[in-house]
Amino acid sequence: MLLDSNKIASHNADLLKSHANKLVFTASEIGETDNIIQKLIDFQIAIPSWALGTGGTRFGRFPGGGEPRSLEEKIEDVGLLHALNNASGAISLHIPWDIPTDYQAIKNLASQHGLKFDAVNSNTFQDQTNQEYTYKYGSLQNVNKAIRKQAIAHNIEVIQQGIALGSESLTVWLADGSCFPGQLNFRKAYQNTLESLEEIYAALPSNWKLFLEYKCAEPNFYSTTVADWGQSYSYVKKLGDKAFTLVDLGHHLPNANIEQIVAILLMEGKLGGFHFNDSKYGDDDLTAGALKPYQLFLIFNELVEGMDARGMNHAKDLGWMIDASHNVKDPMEDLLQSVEAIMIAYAQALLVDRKALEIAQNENDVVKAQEILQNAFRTDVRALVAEARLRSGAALNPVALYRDFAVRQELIKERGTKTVATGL
Ligand code: RM4
Ligand code: MN
Ligand code: MN
Repeated sequence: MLLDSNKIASHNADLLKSHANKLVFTASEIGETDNIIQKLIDFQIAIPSWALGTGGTRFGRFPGGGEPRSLEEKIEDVGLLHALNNASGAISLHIPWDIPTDYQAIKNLASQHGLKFDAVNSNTFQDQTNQEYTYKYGSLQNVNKAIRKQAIAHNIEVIQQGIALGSESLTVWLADGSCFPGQLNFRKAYQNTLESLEEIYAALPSNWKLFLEYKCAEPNFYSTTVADWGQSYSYVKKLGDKAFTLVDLGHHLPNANIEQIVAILLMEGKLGGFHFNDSKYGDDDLTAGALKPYQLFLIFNELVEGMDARGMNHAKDLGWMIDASHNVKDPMEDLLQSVEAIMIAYAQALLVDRKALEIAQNENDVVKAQEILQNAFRTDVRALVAEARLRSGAALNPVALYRDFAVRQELIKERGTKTVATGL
């Protein structure tokens, strides 16, 4: 489904007066705004192909209808999100869920929607029907060399798929680990994983990056072979300059200080990118910013400070991706909310008075330091984020427009009520 630009224009015309008032007020509070608005226009967050359908839980799945039935329809849905917010200009594919039949046609379709291909994801956490060996006891770590070889070959195939689409990075997330003490020799599992990753790394084109995601638990509940940022760092450091750690916000033990992890990885030049989501208990994959917006802001505060210190381009030098899944919301509305929350956190981080913060830190003025951060966090920047959309031809209020034009109902008419997106 295509969203006609007249619809966006008329939606914006209705909201323009109230938006302009808010923007004037915001500008009066923070002073210079154009620089921030331009950074927001440039900032794009990739949508995961697997989040466009209902995710469900292991207990049930309650699809809402109109879900994309093919890769083409997934791209159309991300195109729709991008038309609404001009901030979702990329899609991250999962192989084998999203293998194209005609690469050129898929590339053309994506570029018609203004979309790029962000990292391609391999999948050795499920067995595929035509696969020779099972990953029940792990993939890259497996004690059986033939199984490791199969998993390596799959990752190399994913790189080839990515090359054909114009992607420039591979994300490896391993479900490998063990469920019971004694099941695994940790050192051998590490060594096998490292050797397997080395083979995959050797197949990367020179302009590519490899992102190694970590996760503290699930589906293995005693040990995970890439369990935390330190373990991921240890692998990517050995692999080489094209290997980086990927931080998925839901993959930490409770109360982990994610902003500190981010700051250190960035300082070491080993932060590759993000999977944004939010959680209360585990890898809940809830809407970014739904539970802990202050944490999201603190992460962006470190990102802006650390990227500026290294002279990095905020929009291009890290991989910005969402990894979410949901049972009760319309997936598209959920993704719009996530992107909005990420933009808000980024805008607030851009507001932090860096010089004043540095002085407060040097003077051990703890109270002042907190005031500076919370002052930025408590500034209502929604008008800036909306203005960035307005200037780039997107909607002032994407969720409202999505509802006003009954997008989901249209998709149900087009695709039916009982559609299932490939994925989890
Ligand atoms: C994992 C991890 C990966 C994602 C899969 C579907 O928990 O977050 O990034 O690809 O889920
Ligand atoms: Mn993830
Ligand atoms: Mn996850």
